[in-house]
Amino acid sequence: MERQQNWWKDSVVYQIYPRSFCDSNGDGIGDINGIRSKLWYLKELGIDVLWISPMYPSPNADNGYDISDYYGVSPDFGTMEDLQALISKCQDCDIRIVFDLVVNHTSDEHPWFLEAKKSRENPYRDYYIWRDGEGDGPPNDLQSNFGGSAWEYSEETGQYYLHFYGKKQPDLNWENEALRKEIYKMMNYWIGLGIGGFRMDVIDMIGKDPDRKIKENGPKLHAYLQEMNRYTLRGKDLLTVGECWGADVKTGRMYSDPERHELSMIFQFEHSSLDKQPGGSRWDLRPLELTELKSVFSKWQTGLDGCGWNSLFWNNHDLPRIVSRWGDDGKYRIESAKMLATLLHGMKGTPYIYQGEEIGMTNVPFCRIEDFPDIETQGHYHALKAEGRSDDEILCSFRAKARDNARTPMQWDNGRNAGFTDGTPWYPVNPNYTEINVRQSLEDPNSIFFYYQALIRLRKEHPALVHGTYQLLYPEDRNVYAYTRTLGDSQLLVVCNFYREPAGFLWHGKGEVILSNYPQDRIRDLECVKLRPYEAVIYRTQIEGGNAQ
Ligand code: TEU
Ligand code: CA
Repeated sequence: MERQQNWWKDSVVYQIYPRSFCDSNGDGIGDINGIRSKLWYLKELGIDVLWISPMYPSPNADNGYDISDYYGVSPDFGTMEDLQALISKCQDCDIRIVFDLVVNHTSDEHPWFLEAKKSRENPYRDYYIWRDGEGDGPPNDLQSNFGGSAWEYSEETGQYYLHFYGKKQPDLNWENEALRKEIYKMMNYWIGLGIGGFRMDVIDMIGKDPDRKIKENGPKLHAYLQEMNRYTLRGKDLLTVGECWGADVKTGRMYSDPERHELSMIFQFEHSSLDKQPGGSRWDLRPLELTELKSVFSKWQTGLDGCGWNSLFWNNHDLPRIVSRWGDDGKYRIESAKMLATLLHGMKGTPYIYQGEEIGMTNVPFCRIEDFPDIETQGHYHALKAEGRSDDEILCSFRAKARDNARTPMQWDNGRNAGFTDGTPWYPVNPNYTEINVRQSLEDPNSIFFYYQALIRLRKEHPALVHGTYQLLYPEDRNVYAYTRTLGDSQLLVVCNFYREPAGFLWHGKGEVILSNYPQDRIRDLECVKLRPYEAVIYRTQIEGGNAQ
């Protein structure tokens, strides 16, 4: 079927972390055939696009974000034939597949690196970043995002190589033109196989300048993206989303302004750092202030309006579960999960749902440091210990924020291993699967699942949700997040009580309830609305007030 231009603007994306989604062959690891067996479920939810985290061959130092062959499929996940079968089945049911593109670094077991480390003269040497040490130590004090020095000494040639992630993830040298051309060739290979776009891992780091200690937003970053676009994406209308931890609104516009031919949109993380202590790391916890969340979201909503495009997300495989983080994963789990979904999906941009979010999956109740095996969590554990923190304090932060929380297996039913595998799962299932699972959600018409389904459907039915202008109401209100979306004479009003305490809201005129997480009268007078715990409502309103019909 021919899709309209910029199809990704009215699409909803679902992210799959393949290792934890569905295991088809009992080895305890989710796989491609497992994904294929669940397409009916994703279709039922109504999503248009799948972003699948890396499935390439990998030694798995960082669960596939350390790639040793850009052209293959990891045997953990299946074969190239399995992948082609998935792509073609997705095409049949009108779902696009977005691949993870990890080109800031490779695995140290990638043939390029195996060559590069052999000698200073090796033709692949310059694909990576090598420097002499300073005295007895590394070239400078650049730190890895996983803790410790970003430089690793390599015996063979007596130089250090740069790795902004694990030492098994050497950084690629984008200054090298041959390397860039290799990357573009590889992208075209996957585009040729029929994928619908790329999610670009830490793409804001490819312009790095380690001698000047520049990690993100390096001087040549946007030139590289424009070059990439010319060689690969131009004229193809694919979905491209760059992961950009270092983006502000100005650079957000540069990436996503269609005139500049870079990307469709980016993931920016400004909202995601609002619950840490100023100046501290994400492990220094602090409660979220709703007014700050409003101001960050609103800045991006208005900042990109008409000249760029936002992505909208609460969760991914690196972030704790949103219902545990900013909702209530106890008594009001269902209400708060629906409220958070309403707040996000009502805004302008392309929404992303992370697997399990649509059934309200929660953080894991781990109680020992060893229960958090992720490379980043373990790296930071050592760094935090070195700062003198206690295990108790560290555990408290990990339970709140560690990315391990997002990686437990998908909870399909209340049977053994939550229906994820017949074997032993690679990673433990959250014990709450007996209550929180897909089967239960599909049997309950009031489930979080059906609420997400309704939100996705609304986006198709109301162009104002996709294209309407966003306007924040009551920026100072500390409890209620409310905004309008307006397109021509059609207007939607989104009202969310962000907390468990009841709250109030005022509006002139009446509203017709389009969706809510509580039972409502269809038409409501909005002069003085009382909101129940975590209550969320989307109304259709009339711009001049008066009766909505
Ligand atoms: O993450 C980027 C990144 O910077 C992470 O270190 C992030 O700050 C952290 O995980 C938040 O908890 C991307 C991938 O999404 C992540 O899974 C990879 O480990 C990383 O790049 C390296 O490829
Ligand atoms: Ca498997």
